Amino acid sequence: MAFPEHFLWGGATAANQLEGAYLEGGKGLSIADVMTCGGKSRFKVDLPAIKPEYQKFLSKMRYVTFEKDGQDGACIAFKQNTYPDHGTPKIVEGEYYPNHEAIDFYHHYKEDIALMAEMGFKAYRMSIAWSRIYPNGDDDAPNEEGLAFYDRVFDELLKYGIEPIVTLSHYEMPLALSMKYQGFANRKLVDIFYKYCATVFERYAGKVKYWLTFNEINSIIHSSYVNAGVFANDRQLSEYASYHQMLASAKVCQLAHEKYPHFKIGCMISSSIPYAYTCKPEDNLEALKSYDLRVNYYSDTMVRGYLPEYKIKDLERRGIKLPIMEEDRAILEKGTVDFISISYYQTSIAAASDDGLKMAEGNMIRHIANPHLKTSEWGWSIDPVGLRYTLNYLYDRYHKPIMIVENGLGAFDTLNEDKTVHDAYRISYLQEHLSEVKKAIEIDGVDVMGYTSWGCIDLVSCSSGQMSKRYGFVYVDRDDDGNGTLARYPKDSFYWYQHIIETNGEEL
Ligand code: BGP
Repeated sequence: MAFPEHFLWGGATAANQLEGAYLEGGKGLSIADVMTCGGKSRFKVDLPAIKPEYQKFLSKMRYVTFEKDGQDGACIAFKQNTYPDHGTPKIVEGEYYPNHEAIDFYHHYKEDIALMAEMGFKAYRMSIAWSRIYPNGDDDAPNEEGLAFYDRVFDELLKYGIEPIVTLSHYEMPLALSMKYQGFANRKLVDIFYKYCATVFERYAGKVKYWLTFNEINSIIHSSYVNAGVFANDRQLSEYASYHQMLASAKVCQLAHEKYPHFKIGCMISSSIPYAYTCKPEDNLEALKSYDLRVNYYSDTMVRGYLPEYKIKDLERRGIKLPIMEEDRAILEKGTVDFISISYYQTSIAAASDDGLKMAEGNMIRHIANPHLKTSEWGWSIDPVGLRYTLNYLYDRYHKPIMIVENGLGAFDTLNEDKTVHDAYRISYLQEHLSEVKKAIEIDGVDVMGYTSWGCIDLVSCSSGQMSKRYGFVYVDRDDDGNGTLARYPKDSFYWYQHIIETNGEEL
């Protein structure tokens, strides 16, 4: 049998992309309520709900043009733009922002978890919205209503024997922390995050065993706001922020290991491995170096427990001195992770010079296009073999168990009149990727613990801010403008995945 007996089959989501209820249950505003990572995102915020100090802050944000129409109850809409290619940010008056209501998991969680159970999920990767627990981030006491919500969600999962895998910060943090401290650029955030984690660890110690600290921690290179609450476009502050995040992650790991020995803590890396564009030595060196700085720096630090030499040199060349304190070395050393988790959507290409090369779309960044690969409707390259390659690379480098916590196809789906969705394209995408996972386990001996397909139920896309980019096994009747009944309908892929789980991947 290729897949281990207790392989964690399941799906993955993030609070800000599916919960909705953005101002319910005592929740504070989070950075995800005012901005997503994509240049095409749209926002609507109800004026009465916005405190004056937030309004002032928002008007100062670097990539945002901000305007209100002065009417009570009207909406403020603005566009973010961190992509140099997309031109000047624009005000978009009165547009609907899907994240605020998303698919309303907050009120539909029982129905949604029942569908996951019907598919046979062994695990569900989800995130806690930090701003539900500490609405302003640095509040003295946690918000009981927020804590109670996740108690209900975990209880529901455990009722069906589904193991929760919880991301502590998935592209969000209380907005106030970004305003007050410039997010993780400030070392104070290490303790603030630690306190939040200590609260949820204690509360859910009997319910949750698997934790991930920061979603795609390496995405800070191109999205420091979404990833770490740093709104200035400043390389030095971003470097500080990721250093502080890794320190925070290490402190939290240490806490878990000392106080909750049954916990397993993982780092989470966006793993778009670069192939060299040609077999020229220069292109290969570029591939190696770019992977070091974009990805390995983060996993090396969190898995091995110290800052790698190539990064120290890179920072020296940039004239950046990290705010390292004496105790940090021991913190990093003691707080290494138990496993590695990755998102895998595509590979990339590295070349010593990209002059004249064709570019392709990607998640937040653009790449050199790979002429050997097909792309999705959203321009992302499709590379199942690259997943096997990535798993081998990571396992050779670290020899730690690996969990694939994101992989999937974002596509336009059609809901037929009889409420079916024939998503054969999604089935073949997943089938091809899972077959490569199987080979990595069976042929290469990689220790893969689990696979949670991204967006197992349709949710709001992170990069485009739209509902119409769908990943789910379950269709949710909601469009980009907020129309729809929110009814849930299993797609063809739902039954396919159910069978794969039932047979533990034997029939792939
Ligand atoms: C990852 C994020 C997810 C998710 C996914 C798909 O980078 O961790 O939150 O959204 O990408 O991206 P998108 O929604 O932009 O298609």
